[in-house]
Amino acid sequence: QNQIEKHNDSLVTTHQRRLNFLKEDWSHVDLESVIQKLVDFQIAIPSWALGTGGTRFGRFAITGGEPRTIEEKIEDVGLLHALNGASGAISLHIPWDIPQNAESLKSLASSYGLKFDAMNSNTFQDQAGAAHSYKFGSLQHVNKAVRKQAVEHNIEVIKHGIALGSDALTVWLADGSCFPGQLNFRKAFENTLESLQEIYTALPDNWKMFVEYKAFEPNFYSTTVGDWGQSLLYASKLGKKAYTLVDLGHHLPNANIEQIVALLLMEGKLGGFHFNDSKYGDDDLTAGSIKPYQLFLIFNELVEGMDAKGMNHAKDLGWMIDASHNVKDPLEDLLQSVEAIMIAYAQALLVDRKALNAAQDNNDVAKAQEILQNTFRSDLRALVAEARLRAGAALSPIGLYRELDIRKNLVNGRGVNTVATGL
Ligand code: PSV
Ligand code: MN
Ligand code: MN
Repeated sequence: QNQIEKHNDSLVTTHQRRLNFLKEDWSHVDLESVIQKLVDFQIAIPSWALGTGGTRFGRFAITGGEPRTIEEKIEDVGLLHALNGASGAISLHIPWDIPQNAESLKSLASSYGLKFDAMNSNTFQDQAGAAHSYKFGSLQHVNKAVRKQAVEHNIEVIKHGIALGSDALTVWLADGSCFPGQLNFRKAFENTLESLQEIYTALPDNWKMFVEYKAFEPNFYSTTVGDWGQSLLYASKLGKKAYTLVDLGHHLPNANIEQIVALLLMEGKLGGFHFNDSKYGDDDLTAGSIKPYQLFLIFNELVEGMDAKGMNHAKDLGWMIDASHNVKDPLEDLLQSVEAIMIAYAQALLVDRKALNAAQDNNDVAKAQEILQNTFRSDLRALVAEARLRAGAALSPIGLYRELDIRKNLVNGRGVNTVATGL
């Protein structure tokens, strides 16, 4: 905390100048309420993004000091949260993470101000000692015994989550097929639905189930939860605790994700997000690094739709990052993702809704574009920084991370040849 204060003291004069400029520029708007919304907004960090990522071609552990245990993963997220005040939750992936002692993990997490976000199951990899292989799918499998094994795994993940105080299960399936004729689509869907129903039955009343879709990979001909239509079908048939989860990287190129988001929200079936960015496929790049305008347009629909339904921005949807890196320090990468998400959210909060509605009603296309791009092209970084300052975090999270040489300290403490479990 001392180091954060010292760091902030050195930057506060410049920060105040930028903030005052914004206050003058946006004097017609209640900026205080915007800043408060930014303070309240928290984005969960996935446990598997804390180590250096890789591709199927290789993994280059450039950094070292990677977290070797769940405890160290919680410490890393605690560090991010101390720096940016906006990463107050961790999302675990079972069995990459195996929570041994839930009570001690809970108290460690809460000592850093962290909660346990959605739990993730894994039926896309075979586990040592498992009776059945997922080579030909898990919840969709033609063999009931394989489906049963996958259902039981998901139920175990729910149990871990209950012990940790989580309240959501994210199910992402690699199920699908690689060649035409391999799969009976209808039977694959029905098997998957039946399996999901069995998992759904084990879900506590206050829990949500997020059904994540993905267009392709690792299967390259069909995916059994391949798009938002299929996910919505499952979620609708399952019941009111089931929702669609949108991972930004899981669409076919050029998909209009903001429109998908608007309609899912309208139907009350949008559960949450996995934020990342991509140019080609499920690239898992830093949020906002390739298509910041798309990120803003998504938040624009979210703010509009959530306000229309009287939803709480911070609480009513699941906000999570799902990115992982081969060439960057993963902690710096996560700080950049959170920053990009906060900026997009701030921009969306400042869109002049009344003027936009009027432009839409008048078919004033040019005006509508001017309104959106006016906030998108405004530099709102000082607002996000002010939210951090008020949360007791650092004015420049990455700046402080580098000033304190945190990675070097982690390497000193944990060693160079550390490998975090995950992808
Ligand atoms: C799959 O591509 C995915 O995005 C799912 O969210 C998984 O849970 C995550 O990656 C990690 O495998
Ligand atoms: Mn994902
Ligand atoms: Mn993915």
